[in-house]
Amino acid sequence: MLSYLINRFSKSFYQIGVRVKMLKIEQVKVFVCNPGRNFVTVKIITEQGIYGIGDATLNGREMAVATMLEEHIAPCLIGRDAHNIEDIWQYLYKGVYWRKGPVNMAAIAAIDMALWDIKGKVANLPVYQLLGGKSRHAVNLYAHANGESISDTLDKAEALIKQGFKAIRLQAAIPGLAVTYGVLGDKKDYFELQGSRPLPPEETWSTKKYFAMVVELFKQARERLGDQIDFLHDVHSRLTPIESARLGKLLEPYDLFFLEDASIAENQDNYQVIRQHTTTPLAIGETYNSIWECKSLIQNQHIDFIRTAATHAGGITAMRRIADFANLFNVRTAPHGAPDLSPICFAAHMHLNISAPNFAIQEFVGFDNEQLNQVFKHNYTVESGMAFVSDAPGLGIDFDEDAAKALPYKRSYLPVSRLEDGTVWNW
Ligand code: CS2
Ligand code: MG
Repeated sequence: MLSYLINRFSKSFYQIGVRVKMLKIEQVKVFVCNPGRNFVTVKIITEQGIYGIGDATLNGREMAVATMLEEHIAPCLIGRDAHNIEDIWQYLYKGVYWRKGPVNMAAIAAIDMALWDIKGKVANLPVYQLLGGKSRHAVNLYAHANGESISDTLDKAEALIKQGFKAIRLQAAIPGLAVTYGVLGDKKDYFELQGSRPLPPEETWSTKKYFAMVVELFKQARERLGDQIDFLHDVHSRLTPIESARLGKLLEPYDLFFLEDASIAENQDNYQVIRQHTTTPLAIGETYNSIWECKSLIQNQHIDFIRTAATHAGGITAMRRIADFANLFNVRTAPHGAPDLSPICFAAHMHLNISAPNFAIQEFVGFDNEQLNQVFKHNYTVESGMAFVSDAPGLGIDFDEDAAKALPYKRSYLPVSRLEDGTVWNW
């Protein structure tokens, strides 16, 4: 008798309790547009008309992700409850046999960002409030100074310091090489540089010529700009582990904030070699698609900063797991923020960055491209080298479908790198 009453009471209690109304996914739309360069954007629309947006841009492979979304993922989402972010993430990640990979995870990432956007809108809260609120008042940024020479690079760095930036990535052209990663050449900005390359341009790399320039770059940077600015540098995976170790040692007198992608990311053991030789802080992660690729580097403390991007590592849900795991091992987050990550990814990072206890710094290339801002409507502000997260419900960014449709996809590739003898190398 007693158990019957308990059972009856608990059932009725549940029925009296407040139940969150299902938010049925009605439509998943995918857009590939080219406001200066290609972006892949997802829009999830619920039965109630509430929608969310996500970034699925994979530089040079945009149509692969768009097909993954339209052909393989979208049909499985129709009719599901948009509130169930975690279950949808697990369904899309664990529920398929072929896990991980850049195409798969960019698609999952965009769905995830859009669902967090929806949840914020329904709760009438900015996403960071759903992640635990603010751990800081603003987000530290680092800007890019790229120059045709060392002095040109330092001129650009000086201009950024005048704008209030306190952390600057320095990349300078390498004498003797026609093109250098990160240096604009005759292009006005990254968008023009990356916007339409109908076939992969080929670039030549020389480690010897690079070493002849890079240490001098930071020596002159410290002499000219002093010791209060954080300098960063992206090796872009071009050195062997022992070359990276040598570079890290040579740069120690110049106290870098971090040396990024010192060696290729596939072999995490490379960083054990580098770590043994240098105290220059190491950062990696922009090409990683899941926590599994970050795991050994973090738990062995072979790196100091993890640079995964929400768009490449599986979205907000994945990024907060990586941040929490990294926090156990004194590794801080420094999310990737290249021009091929859309303002939606940047908005997602802003919510993660303002709330993660071990956030360190956000890469910022600026989005002062008019076409881009016609398509992606954001309202975050940047002041004295720091960004201020939007308090609008959701991610705080919108997407103009008509503006996007007026700027159609144009096939474009990342470059291919070769050594001077023609050997294919890491770009
Ligand atoms: C670079 C990127 O910003 C960075 O750290 O590594 O610009 C990278 O070259 C692009 O994201 C490749 O698409
Ligand atoms: Mg990089």
